[in-house]
Amino acid sequence: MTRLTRRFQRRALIRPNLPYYVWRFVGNGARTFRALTTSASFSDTPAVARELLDQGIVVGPSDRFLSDQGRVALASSARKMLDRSRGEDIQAILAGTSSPDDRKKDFLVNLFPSQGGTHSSSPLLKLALDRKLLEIVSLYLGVWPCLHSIAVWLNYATEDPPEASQLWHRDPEDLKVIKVFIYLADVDEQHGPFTYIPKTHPFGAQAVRADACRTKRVDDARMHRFFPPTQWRVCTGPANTMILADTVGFHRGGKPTSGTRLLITFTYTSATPFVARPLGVKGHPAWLSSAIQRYAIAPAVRSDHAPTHKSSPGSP
Ligand SMILES: O=C(O)CCC(=O)C(=O)O
Repeated sequence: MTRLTRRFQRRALIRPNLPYYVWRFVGNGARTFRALTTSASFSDTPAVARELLDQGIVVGPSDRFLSDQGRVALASSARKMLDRSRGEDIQAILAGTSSPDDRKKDFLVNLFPSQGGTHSSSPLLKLALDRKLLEIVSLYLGVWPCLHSIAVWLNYATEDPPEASQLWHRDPEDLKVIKVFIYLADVDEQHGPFTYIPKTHPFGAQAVRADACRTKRVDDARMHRFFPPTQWRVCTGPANTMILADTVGFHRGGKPTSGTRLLITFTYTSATPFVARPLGVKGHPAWLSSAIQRYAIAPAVRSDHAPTHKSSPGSP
């Protein structure tokens, strides 16, 4: 299965083809069946999913995408992460007097590293498994999703030229991927907003044009030749702005020129991703109330608490 579909890694499918049908109906048959046979529980999720299918991205206040329980989990997660970002150890990293042990990128600190697993009572896990959010992701992917990773990034300004995810790229995790970003503080141009080229996602109206831009990482000068800046969606916004995007579409971000950017990010894939899933959950989340949540977490709940994979949500 993976051999058949892997050649489409970091490429947006232009139309449904054999590997797509194998991915959806063979590799993810039960999840596809569930998605096709379950009706939406929230009246506004189909409209959000339609926008996502058309544009590859939706942006708005977090209330639009979360249930009441999700909003509570976001408030609690935001409080914890804002406190964490003010801790002495983090401030020392920002001041350049210390560096984190697990740093994968020189322009951010992950305040929620995956090593050791995520505790089942974490409000971030509750937020990531919010039923309304999962419903939107499912309506977009066409399969009941797997939660692939959770991270919290504090991006800061550096003197270096754009590197890694600060350059235009497509994500490699799966044939279709949804990444969610929730800003925990206001993000203006100088804070390195997430930036996306609408319709370059799988089956998007610009997927053919975007396919010509084959390089893995693309700088702004080269991207101008394919898509001028008037077509870039620059996602500035106040705290609690939430972005859902298929990051197989072209995107970049996270390069503040001053100040910092603090956000929560989740990745959702099918159950047959190309990139091993970093998520592990310690203990059993007894609060799960629906089948879509159980599917999203299976089989990440582990009794030994040991992470089994080496990949990192901090390294798109
Ligand atoms: O930091 C950002 O705004 C972009 C992150 C990114 O490119 C990714 O998660 O793939």
